[in-house]
Amino acid sequence: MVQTVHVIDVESGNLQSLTNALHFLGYNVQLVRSHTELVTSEVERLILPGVGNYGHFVDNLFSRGFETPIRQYIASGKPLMGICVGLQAMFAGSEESPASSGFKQLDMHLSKFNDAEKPVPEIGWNSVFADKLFFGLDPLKRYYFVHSFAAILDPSGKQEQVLKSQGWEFAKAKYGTETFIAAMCKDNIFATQFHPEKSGKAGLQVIENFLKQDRNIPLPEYTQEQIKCLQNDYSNYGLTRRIIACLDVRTNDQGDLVVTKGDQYDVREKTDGKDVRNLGKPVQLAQKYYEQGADEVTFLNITSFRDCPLRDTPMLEVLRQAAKTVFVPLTVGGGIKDIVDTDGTKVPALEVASLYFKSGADKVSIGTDAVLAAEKYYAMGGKGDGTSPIETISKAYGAQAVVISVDPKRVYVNSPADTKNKTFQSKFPDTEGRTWCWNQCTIKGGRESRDMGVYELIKACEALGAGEILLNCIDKDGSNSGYDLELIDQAKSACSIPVIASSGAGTPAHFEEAFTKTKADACLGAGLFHRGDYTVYDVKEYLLEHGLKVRMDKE
Ligand code: 1PR
Repeated sequence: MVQTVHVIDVESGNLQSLTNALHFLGYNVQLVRSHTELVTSEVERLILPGVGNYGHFVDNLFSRGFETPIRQYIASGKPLMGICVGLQAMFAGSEESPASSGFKQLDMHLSKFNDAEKPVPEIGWNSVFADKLFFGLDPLKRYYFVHSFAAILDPSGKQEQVLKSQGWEFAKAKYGTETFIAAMCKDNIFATQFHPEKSGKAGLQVIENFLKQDRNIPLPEYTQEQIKCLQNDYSNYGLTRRIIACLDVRTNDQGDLVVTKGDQYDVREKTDGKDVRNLGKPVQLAQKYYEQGADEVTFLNITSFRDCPLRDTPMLEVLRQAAKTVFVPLTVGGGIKDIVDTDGTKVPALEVASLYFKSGADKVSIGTDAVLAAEKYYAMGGKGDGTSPIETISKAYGAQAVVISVDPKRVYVNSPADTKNKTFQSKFPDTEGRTWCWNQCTIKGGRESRDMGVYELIKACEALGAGEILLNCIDKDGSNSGYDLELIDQAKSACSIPVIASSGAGTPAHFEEAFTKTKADACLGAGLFHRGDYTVYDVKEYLLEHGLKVRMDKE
């Protein structure tokens, strides 16, 4: 029986999660960092994972001398699995990096999704389909995709026929109107565009089937009712409605790291002692929400401005522990910026982010520094200089790894001429009867307001390379009164990257409202889950009852 899995590590993305998934399944992991370590006779199962930029990945792989040993390994007939850009590397090339070439196992190029009809990157849970599926892929399960480029199949079907005649089998997925290769296999090669190590139980099952080489697994027997519930209706470009549980983390006055929750960002109790509200331990809560079916978990270090030696940052350990058992995407925010460590060493934001990625994070979220970067972007006439954390992290890890956390407050004005920022007319006038308003960005967790609107911030951050927006709202935070739908509309009108609605969820109906009345790509909740008012599963059941597709796995 195979006990050790070799994983190629060219420092691309979150290998920790894959390693954790393999450990969870009971395998040893041997990371292969140099081509000399890839000795075919000693390897039984090889995994080629990759995230980020296609050219960065394949060029790195080839310049490190991996091309020949990987080809030799493939020729040996032993099983190889590619993941995400690891799948893409099997193709001839990609529109993302026209000067770079892959392994050319398939004579086809990858191209970018059409962002005129849908948010790009595709971030979320999609389903796969084929006449005959392999390695236990299940058309009623959902898998986590995060990518802008894909092997998009031409609608005539000719290309697919040619590749099939060469022995390739495909599982396809549909994003918007575009159909692409979600997984493929031929002889000893198997590859997935989605991240099985981030796809909950369904994904772990696929990895296990590959490792055991269980290729032909019968599908579970579903009842008609289950089929109706679970099958993709493609009403949301093919993606389920994503529900994210958020943990605001800080040290309390007793020195314990706790999950807390504020009202309009004030996290202290209203009672005499004014202690920091303590709602539980971060790792345990993350695990609980994963088991309840959360599609992602976000950790925000809300006192990131405090000094602490970088390597001892408690959030690193939180991530390390959480990533061992939580197999959905993890985002971490707070303090992602160029820093001067307590010993005086300058540490660039890219290095700070790398530490988080190595600890198990899939995305980092940038708050304060995003506003400062956007200010610089406009000061330079609408361009970046390549040095902002958004640019450096996005270049190395891909746009999908960079989330912008926005902390806005609504400001009413007499007329649009009163501000340089984009205004809109609200249905809810202020106490003076004014309807014109804008959403003002703040930094340092709402402590300082800047002359920058949410619309302007998002436009600049998308141009600098951000892949997703986490849209908080200080006015609504902890209010349980529903999301600020007008804010979401304004944010969506500024960009084509996905927007996560946040702040104000108090009931499952608030999630439904955000999904049906705005184009929110995901909804995040905190207080309602921490207080135990509702579980993530409750929210999903409600959405399902109201005709919205969700991923229904309880882990
Ligand atoms: O500025 O890059 O160091 O990042 C700091 C991060 O910490 C930012 O993402 C910022 O949003 C966050 N943050 C700072 N102070 C607070 C605070 O609450 N005092 N939390 C804070 C932001 C908002 C959400 C909350 C939703 C949903 N909290 O995380 O979970 O509002 O709450 P609800 O569902 O209970 O209404 P940087």
